[in-house]
Amino acid sequence: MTEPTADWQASACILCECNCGIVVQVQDRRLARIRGDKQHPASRGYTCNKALRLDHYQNSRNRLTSPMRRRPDGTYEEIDWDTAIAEIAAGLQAIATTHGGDKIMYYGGGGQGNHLGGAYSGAVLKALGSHHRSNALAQEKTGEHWVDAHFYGGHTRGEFEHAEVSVFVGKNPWMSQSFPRARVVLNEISKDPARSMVVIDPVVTDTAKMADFHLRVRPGTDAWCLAALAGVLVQEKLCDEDFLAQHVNGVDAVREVLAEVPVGEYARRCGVDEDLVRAVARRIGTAGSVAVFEDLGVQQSPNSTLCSYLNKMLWILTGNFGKRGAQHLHSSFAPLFRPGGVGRTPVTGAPIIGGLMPSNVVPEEILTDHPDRFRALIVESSNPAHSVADSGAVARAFAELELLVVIDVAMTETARLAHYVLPAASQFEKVEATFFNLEFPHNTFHLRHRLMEPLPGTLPEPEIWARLMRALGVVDDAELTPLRRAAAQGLPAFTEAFLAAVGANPGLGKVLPFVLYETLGPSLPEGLSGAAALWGLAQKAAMTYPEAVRRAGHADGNALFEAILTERSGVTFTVHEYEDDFALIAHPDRRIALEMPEMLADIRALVDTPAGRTDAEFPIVLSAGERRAFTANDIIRDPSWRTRDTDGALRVSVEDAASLGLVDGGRARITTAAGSAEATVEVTAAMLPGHAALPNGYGLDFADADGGAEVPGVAPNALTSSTWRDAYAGTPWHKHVPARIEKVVEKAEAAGRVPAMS
Ligand SMILES: Nc1nc2c(c(=O)[nH]1)N[C@H]1C(S)=C(S)[C@@H](COP(=O)(O)OP(=O)(O)OC[C@H]3O[C@@H](n4cnc5c(=O)[nH]c(N)nc54)[C@H](O)[C@@H]3O)O[C@H]1N2
Ligand SMILES: Nc1nc2c(c(=O)[nH]1)N[C@H]1C(S)=C(S)[C@@H](COP(=O)(O)OP(=O)(O)OC[C@H]3O[C@@H](n4cnc5c(=O)[nH]c(N)nc54)[C@H](O)[C@@H]3O)O[C@H]1N2
Ligand code: SF4
Ligand SMILES: [Mo]
Repeated sequence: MTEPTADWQASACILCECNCGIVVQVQDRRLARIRGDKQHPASRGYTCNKALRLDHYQNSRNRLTSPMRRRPDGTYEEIDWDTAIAEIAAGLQAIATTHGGDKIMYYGGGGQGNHLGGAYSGAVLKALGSHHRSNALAQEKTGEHWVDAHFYGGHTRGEFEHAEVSVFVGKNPWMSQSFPRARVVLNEISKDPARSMVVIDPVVTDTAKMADFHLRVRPGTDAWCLAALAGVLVQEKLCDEDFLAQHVNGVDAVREVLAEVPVGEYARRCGVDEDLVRAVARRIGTAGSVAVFEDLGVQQSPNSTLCSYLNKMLWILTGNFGKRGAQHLHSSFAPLFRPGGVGRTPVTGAPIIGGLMPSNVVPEEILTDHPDRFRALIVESSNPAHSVADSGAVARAFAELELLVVIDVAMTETARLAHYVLPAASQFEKVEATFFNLEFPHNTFHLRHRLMEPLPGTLPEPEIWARLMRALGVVDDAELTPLRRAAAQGLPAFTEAFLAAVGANPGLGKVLPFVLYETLGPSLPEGLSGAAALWGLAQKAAMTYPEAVRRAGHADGNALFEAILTERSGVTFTVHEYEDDFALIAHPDRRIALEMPEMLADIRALVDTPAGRTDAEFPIVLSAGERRAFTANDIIRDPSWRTRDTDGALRVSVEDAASLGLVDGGRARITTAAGSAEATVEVTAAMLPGHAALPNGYGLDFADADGGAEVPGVAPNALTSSTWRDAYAGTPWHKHVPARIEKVVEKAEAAGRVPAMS
């Protein structure tokens, strides 16, 4: 092997929402060497173990290199781009004309590293009259978003770097990261005697091991634990009364309900010592600053929306907002949710929150003879046939679609159900970015330049969407000519021409990303045309947060856009002051609105709500989809990226292993109401009796040239059910699937022979 000679080029890791900055040496299209990028304003050189394995994504043998069309016998043939675009545009148009554009649904729009494609999809969907969509956020964050929308109309993040007390609820940041430099920050907290870490998790996770307080709740009982904690805050007078009087509405109604919480009884119901619950509440109630992170352990478990509501009491009642080390609203470069109230899906009437229908109802919205069922689906950068509950139901529903189009880099489980598959350039072969810009007081945005040309046969998504748009023929190209000319003269001229053009024809504003791609795109430096849509977002950021954008060193929207194009390691786009938190509250009175009658009724009802959901047939709670050292959703298909846990072990407690006759490294069959699978067993004291866990991201098939495929581990959604979901948000209970586990008797043992010991 020759030594890489290329320069270090800046990019980012695409395996989780942190998108840590990396620098890469490329050799023969390989990501030959990867390091953390010290220049990146958020990650500052940090990466976890996974970033070094990114070449397994870039150079997977399952990469697509040509548009594909399904033949009647289910096999695929390669077709050229012009044919694919023309046929897909005609197919979508036909469905829009016959049944209405709202029968076309869109799923996905970006994974952990790529949101530019999704930004361009909007123009095509609007042109077709399609507005229904869903994505993975509707499998986790919509319940929390509903509560957030009511409280303050925004999204909050904790400032763990400076928090005196950090609370992780159903969140294992040592493994799953999710905030900048997670392991560095966790180490700092655990070493500092003046700071505390609270972890609420049934499992002794790597994070729980570092915690000062581990509330080891029984799975699915967080609502009682959180109600008890909030109850203590009220009953022991640990609330920040000045803060509540000045900044919060609806406190009395909440206080009344929490005053009645039977703390001792709820502590028993969640399996945590009452003294420990009280000690944690006192630590939180007397701290100088508290930051909180709730994640899938509660968001994908029973009572998930109620847990989001209760969890936020911990920092709101104690006034941990608008100060260093506390919880913050933050600026956003492009919001992940749409504004507006809760809508309803056309077939099942499920809640549409933040513009997203629950992933779980997607099959039911297709597989029916209801006249308003979806007839076409476009999937971009997502693998719902593997990542959405009940993979069997998803596959049956997708088979009924008149048109399924998948845009992906690889031949996925979902692509194999599609009528057309469009091959995207990888995230290292095009300009890319994410809208996971969630920090305060310094918020960052990183435009990644491509490291190499697109793999022959592939196209970046902005170009795919532009071609579909041109084929639909909605925009008269003559209208774009003046804008193109102005763009060639520079951003000030373009800004002026743009305002004039949209003033004259507001219709152009509706298909804005396309207009920008077609007009500003060609004038941008080589390889950056896909960044054109960011011009509009930069203008919006500068208008929404004028002071904070100026403090970050950008005079106006054009200056911010120029900085985004130039800075290879990312830019800080807003710098806030702590008081700004209050201005970021969306309500006109800039106060937090704490009272939600449904949630208060649910807290009252906890007294009579059963906590257990297992039964004699399915006595064990399975957490289907735990984050581990070598999981990264469905992003890397090549199993050789993993250096350990290659089978994705089923983790079981010592007690369950003993009673079920399971041994470490042995095999077990796991059965749920939805399906059954076989896994390798890991016996561990980290699990509570009656609780087992399988990792996410396993059970992906990795095809070889002979048509065979390796499928390591268990696909978690072979075991989950569509109907197993939250009443308010429809989010799945992936972490709480009633299951039965049985020992798989090896052939040798069954035949009465004792396996040789080695
Ligand atoms: N390594 C790795 N990191 C990732 C990802 C990945 O695939 N791999 N994916 C990214 C994505 S998309 C996301 S959304 C995040 C998710 O990040 P996390 O939410 O941290 O990930 P999980 O491991 O799924 O679940 C968190 C914890 O919930 C606990 N849990 C299970 N049941 C319960 C319960 O009833 N109550 C409580 N309190 N806890 C419970 C589990 O023991 C686990 O420790 O991770 C991101 N980071
Ligand atoms: N049982 C269970 N199910 C779960 C979870 C769980 O914990 N348990 N977690 C849920 C959560 S939190 C999440 S976030 C979802 C994630 O599930 P998905 O929404 O399916 O997202 P990813 O796994 O990130 O899938 C990314 C897809 O994008 C493709 N891709 C990568 N780069 C590009 C690109 O540049 N362009 C295009 N067009 N495609 C690209 C990859 O090949 C892959 O097919 O899974 C959910 N499903
Ligand atoms: S997986 Fe997440 S935390 Fe790890 S390097 Fe990648 S972006 Fe950073
Ligand atoms: Mo996620």
